[in-house]
Amino acid sequence: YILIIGACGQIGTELTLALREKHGNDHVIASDIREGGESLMNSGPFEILDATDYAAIEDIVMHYEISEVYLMAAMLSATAEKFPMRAWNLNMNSLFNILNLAKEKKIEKVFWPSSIAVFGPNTPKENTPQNTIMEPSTVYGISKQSGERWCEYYFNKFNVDVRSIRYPGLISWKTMPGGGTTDYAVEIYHKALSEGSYTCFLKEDTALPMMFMDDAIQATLQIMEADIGNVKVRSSYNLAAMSFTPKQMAKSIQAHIPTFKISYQPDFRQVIADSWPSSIDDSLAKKDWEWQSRFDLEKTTKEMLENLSS
Ligand code: VAH
Repeated sequence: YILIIGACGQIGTELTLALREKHGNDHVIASDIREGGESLMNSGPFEILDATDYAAIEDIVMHYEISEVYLMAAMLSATAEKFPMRAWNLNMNSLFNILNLAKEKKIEKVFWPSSIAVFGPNTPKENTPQNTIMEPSTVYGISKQSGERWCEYYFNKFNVDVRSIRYPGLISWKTMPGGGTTDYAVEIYHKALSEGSYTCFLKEDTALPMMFMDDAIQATLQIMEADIGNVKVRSSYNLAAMSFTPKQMAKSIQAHIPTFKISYQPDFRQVIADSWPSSIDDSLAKKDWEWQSRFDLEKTTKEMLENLSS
């Protein structure tokens, strides 16, 4: 059986639906600190669960005979800057709980999301390589870099089969993102349809690595189904699909809504975005487990506007 922790989040919601589609509703237990939307709550078993509570997770793992855990609960970059210690506690103790359950052989396989936030201001910005300088300057990035080090340690020391992906900014329509710096790339579509205009909290030329959620879900399923010998990176894999600026994004929306207007009012999230790469080299994921993205900006904008206006 599969357990998703943080099932109500931006990735968790769609990952739960995709895993239920694949393995059957009753084989996927969704859990989160609070209840989620209808599609999630009505499609299979759900448990209220605090990701930092080891005993509570262990109870669920034993009760449902869980063999695989997707740990999708975390505090994202913007919110983590406001509550550093709460972010560190949630992001790290939830990971230790799952790694230790795996070390005790109570679960067999773990997925843990990392992020391009592990890179910092002096990381090469273009086509950022898998192995390079990593001096993250955000609480969230520090927690993800530390998490990667621990995943690799538990793999090497205790043979824990934990697999991880450095997600770019993710764009989806089924749920709103919560507290990220890339959230403008989701909000912009909602505002384009509801108000015909959007005030962006990043500068117009801020290029960031981005991905449509369908690609992110596909990559997650793919790495978890890969033969264990093909998962050669046990910190976390770079993953890429597209990179664009808010200006380019606005242009792709204006192709559908010619009157759409964008303005810019950079806030504290500009500093976070400036510390991240603008594009990522994901050749290792392509080589090791045949990764291939399918959505570019035009296709993403078409999908988003169609689904949000239907
Ligand atoms: C955030 N969406 O903005 C997340 C992600 C690369 C960005 O980690 O914090």
